[in-house]
Amino acid sequence: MSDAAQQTTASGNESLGKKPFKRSRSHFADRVTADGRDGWPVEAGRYRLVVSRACPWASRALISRRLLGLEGALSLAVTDPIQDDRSWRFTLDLDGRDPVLGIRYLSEAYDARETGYPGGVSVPALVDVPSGKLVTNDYQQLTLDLATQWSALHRPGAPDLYPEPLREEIDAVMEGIYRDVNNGVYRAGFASSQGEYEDACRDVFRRLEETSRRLADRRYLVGDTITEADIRLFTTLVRFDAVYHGHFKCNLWKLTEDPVLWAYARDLYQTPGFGDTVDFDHIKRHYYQVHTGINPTAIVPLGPDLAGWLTPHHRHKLGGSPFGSGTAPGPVPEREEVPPEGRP
Ligand SMILES: N[C@@H](CCC(=O)N[C@@H](CS)C(=O)NCC(=O)O)C(=O)O
Repeated sequence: MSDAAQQTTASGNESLGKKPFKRSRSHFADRVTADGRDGWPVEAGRYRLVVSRACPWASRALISRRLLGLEGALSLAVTDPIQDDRSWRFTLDLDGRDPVLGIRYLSEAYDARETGYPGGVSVPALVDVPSGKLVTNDYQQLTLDLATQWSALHRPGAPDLYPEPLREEIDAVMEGIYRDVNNGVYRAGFASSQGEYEDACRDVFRRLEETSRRLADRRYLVGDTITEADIRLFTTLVRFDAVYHGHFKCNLWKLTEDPVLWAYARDLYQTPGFGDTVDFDHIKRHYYQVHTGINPTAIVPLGPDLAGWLTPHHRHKLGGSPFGSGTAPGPVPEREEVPPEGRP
């Protein structure tokens, strides 16, 4: 089992091991591309995206799929936020089975790809529907491919989330945010020594402070429109006060205490395609109940109050426009709506 898997498995108790937290590379890194170079051509209806709405890495793909209007071409399976000892499962579906893949556990798609696969079973996962085989669990590449390789299936008016002229800057911004923020909160949360925790926690807040300065006079991280970089920052910010502040001890301050980042996060939350994918109930139950290594009672806190997510953000005045010359995505398909208990 990979280090990353060990840190995030059902019990979470492995996180108390002596080794520092280290996220491993995704094991299945095939790509679904326009030219099908890995044997997986982009094709409407062929693949199924398996996510947990609790997971920040999977949530990137959920948001990209909505912004790009891929809901009709790439179907969605949502797992129970609580893994059991066989990992992610489809207990939210009738008879506990994914209706399209016909499986009870995501591990069955991993096994179909590689018999006796010994590694961690992680989301997001892209599964080939006809064969039932896992294609990729490489969350870093997945959203870049949805943005650049799936263009033939994008909705009219879809934004360019990874514009060619800005890629260098987007990559540089994302690299720092990944290391110190997206993964930094995990390094803090699963630290096994005081020093390791303090270093990680300081990295988180140092980078957040720098990012806050960057966003003080610009609406989005790079350029004048939403890009992949905003998606990746958002998925950590939206979880910050609900789980990272308490459960992962990233508590030098709360998101709601930084006026710039809080307004930026609310702006994105209120943009179609972002907030409508977020299920705070799944997020809180997953983190607090699954990682019993760091929360042995598995008690889920009542707070924080989520009402603030819907308050005005006043970021329009900074200029920029979320979709550039494109348009906002349409409404969430009915069967994909986040239930009321997951919303502010
Ligand atoms: N493939 C990514 C995993 C993305 C990830 O960590 N997903 C988590 C949920 S947030 C997961 O599925 N963990 C279960 C596991 O790795 O066993 C990696 O190898 O780091």
